[in-house]
Amino acid sequence: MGEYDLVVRGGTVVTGTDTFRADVGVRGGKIAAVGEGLSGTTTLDAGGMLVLPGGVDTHCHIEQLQEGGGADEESWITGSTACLAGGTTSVVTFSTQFKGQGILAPLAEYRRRAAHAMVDYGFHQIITDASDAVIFDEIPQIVAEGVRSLKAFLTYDPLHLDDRAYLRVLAAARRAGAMVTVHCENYEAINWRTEALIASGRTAPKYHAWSRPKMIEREATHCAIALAEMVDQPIQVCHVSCAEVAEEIARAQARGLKVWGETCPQYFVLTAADMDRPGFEGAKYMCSPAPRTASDHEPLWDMVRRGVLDVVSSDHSGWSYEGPKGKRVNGTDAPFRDIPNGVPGLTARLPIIFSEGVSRGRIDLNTFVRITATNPAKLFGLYPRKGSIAPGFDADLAVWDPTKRVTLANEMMQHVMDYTPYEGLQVTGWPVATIRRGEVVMRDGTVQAPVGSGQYLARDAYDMAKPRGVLPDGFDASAFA
Ligand code: DUC
Ligand code: ZN
Ligand code: ZN
Repeated sequence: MGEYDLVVRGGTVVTGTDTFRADVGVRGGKIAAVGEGLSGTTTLDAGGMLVLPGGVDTHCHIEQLQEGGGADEESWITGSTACLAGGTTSVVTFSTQFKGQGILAPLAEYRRRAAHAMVDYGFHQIITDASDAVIFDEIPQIVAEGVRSLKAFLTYDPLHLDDRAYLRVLAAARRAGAMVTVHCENYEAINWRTEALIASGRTAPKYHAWSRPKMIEREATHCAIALAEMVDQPIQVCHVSCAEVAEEIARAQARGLKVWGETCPQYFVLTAADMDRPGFEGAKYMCSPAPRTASDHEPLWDMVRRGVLDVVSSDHSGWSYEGPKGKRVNGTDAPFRDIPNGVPGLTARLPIIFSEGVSRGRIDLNTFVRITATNPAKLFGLYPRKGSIAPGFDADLAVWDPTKRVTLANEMMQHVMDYTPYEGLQVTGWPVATIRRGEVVMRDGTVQAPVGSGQYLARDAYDMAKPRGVLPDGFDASAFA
């Protein structure tokens, strides 16, 4: 018998700030020691490997309910498998409200479904209908249940909120002590341009990008920030596609506002030209905001290096190419506006960001850990349980081979989808083992975790979600409306 249940031996431990040789000792699912010469009942040899905190993906859509009934294709079982295959051990996914309905019943249904999870999980609550009942009665209840973040969509039917409804969500979050994450694209501008594109016969997948150019994302980001400043509510701008949008966030940060920015792997490796592939193939690359051009990739990395964008999530979204829930559901001549949006990325997130970021010398190891684990855990109230390697943290680890070269293929993704937009992409750096709360749940691509072994992550009040206490004219309208 060793002193610890498990010792991960001889690796290079990487946190958001430090890189050093050490063993990691695990007891009772927690990290109990980080040091030299630890002895365990079991040992995992990490010689030559990096030992990273398990990935924390705070933007992914798993088993999301669909309005007509049923759910997205990606179940908790397949979604968890994909996460663990890629070194991710915690997610914050979404509970959706449908217009005219409340949020308590859907959240209960999401929690029932998530009982199958093998990763640890929490929820952001999407608010699509800012009724009095939801704003004043139900949001405080779900926050008490540990759902400490709300999601607002400034575009997308039927999720879209107008400015008044968005303000009500911000105010409700402020009262309840919750973070707000916002999808920023201008609704009216997209609809106007979409109608014109379709009227002119421009219906193919590539026109998805034409329907939502950069400035409509930038405009909505500016608007989202200005209204959040007025309410004095911290927000995250999610899935920022390009530096011009990040500039809006940088300006807000420079003024001391509590505004953070997220981006996703697709904005570093896909381009709008991918949506112009032959036939209907372009639909595989369609997500919102749209991927931009190759010349947008380096400026986006700059924004990561500057810390303006401090979280990289997958925005994994569960649509296959074929099948009744796939991209082709409305036919291969469907106009772009009728093609489901989103790309899968639960497994590919860490390898792509490691490879494009660390292996290509754009960011250092510690920045990689910060943007994929530490910062998302902090921003959404999971820290100091998740997101780092130190005594007291959950023993969530990704043992990482920094030199392994892999050509991405859909079978490796282990998600339910029949494709990956990253097919054929070469990466350097790959997870060889994943440990979740001290259990080795993935080894050399084989995921073994009991169904239902994931834990719900109730999130308590935390500082990043607190307002600054700076209000125009000193008047707190959120106390009254
Ligand atoms: N964009 C989102 O905001 N969510 C899911 C899919 C997508 O493309
Ligand atoms: Zn979004
Ligand atoms: Zn999303």
